[in-house]
Amino acid sequence: MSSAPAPQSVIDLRSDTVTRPTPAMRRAMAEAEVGDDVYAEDPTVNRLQSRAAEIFGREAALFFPSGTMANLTAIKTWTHHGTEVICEAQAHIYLYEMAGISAIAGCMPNIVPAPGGVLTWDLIEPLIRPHIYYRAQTALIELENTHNMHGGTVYPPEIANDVCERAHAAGLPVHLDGARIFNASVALGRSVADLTRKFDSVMFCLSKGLGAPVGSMLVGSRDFIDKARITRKLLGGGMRQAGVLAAAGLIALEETPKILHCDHENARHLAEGLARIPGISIDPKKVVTNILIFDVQSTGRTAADLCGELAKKNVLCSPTGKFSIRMVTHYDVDRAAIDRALSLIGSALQR
Ligand code: TLP
Repeated sequence: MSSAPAPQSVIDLRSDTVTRPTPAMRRAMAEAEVGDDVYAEDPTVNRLQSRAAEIFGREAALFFPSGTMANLTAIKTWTHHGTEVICEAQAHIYLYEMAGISAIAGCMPNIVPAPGGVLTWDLIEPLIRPHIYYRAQTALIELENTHNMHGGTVYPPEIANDVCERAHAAGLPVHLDGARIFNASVALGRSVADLTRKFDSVMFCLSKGLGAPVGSMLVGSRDFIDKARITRKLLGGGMRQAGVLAAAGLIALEETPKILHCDHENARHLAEGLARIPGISIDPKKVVTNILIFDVQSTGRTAADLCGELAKKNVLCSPTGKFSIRMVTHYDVDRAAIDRALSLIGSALQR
């Protein structure tokens, strides 16, 4: 299902956001029926939203230009200025969304580190503020599944369900950053509806491993989505003939989940190969989806130095710390390319 061959055979492992639309997506985009989506009159956007709601077993869904805007919209919809959002210390909303949580939603992030990025109720509960009028109040709990900066880790469903149930008992909503929830679904062999049913709102991305060129979705109750539509417009996310984008999104949603397992197999294969290279430290058993984060300190090289050298050999990856590197597999990198990357990494570290 790979798109056109990559130019000059670059092996781009920086992110699954680099996937290019497949020929089927491009055809669907060219042929899409469109209308003005600010009037809710784009039939293709409406079809994508209905289908997303159906797949997640929810009342409604809303199409966004990015995951960042969809997460921010959810946060803004659930909170007020001067309240707090509890999230994991390496959550994407905390580290990579331009501090929108405070700059725009006016909230204070209340963070806690969690092993594997998996927040349990024991870690969350002490962060909930008491109901005292002179204390900022907790308004929202946010989880991330799969957890990007912990190497694509997957929430055990019983832990996510437990957090949601106890949060609800404490009167708090829970938002899921499920940018890669389809990867979690494939890894666990459970449907996305099943994995997310207790969350109050869920964001997922069409533009990551699912391969659409643009777009993320927010799903939830009809009431929540009606409010989110207003917030999306406030943020400048009201789109017009967005059906050309939704058409690719529909194919991403229907077709790509069937082949995500290949990305996971390639990630495990890559991790096993990396673990055999002296100086690289990674536990391949912990690689369960399409993201790998590994340590290179014992190679005597920094992550930035090594990524720079690999880039010259047409293998692209990103430093995530002084000695850690992230690689992400996706449908534009096949098994042969993974093997080529491994041999180029091995030779870069031999000299
Ligand atoms: N993640 C990107 C970078 O921003 C790090 C990537 O390459 O992985 N939630 C999660 C868990 C994400 O990984 C991302 C993007 C987003 C939200 C934001 O999505 P976009 O890029 O569509 O705003």
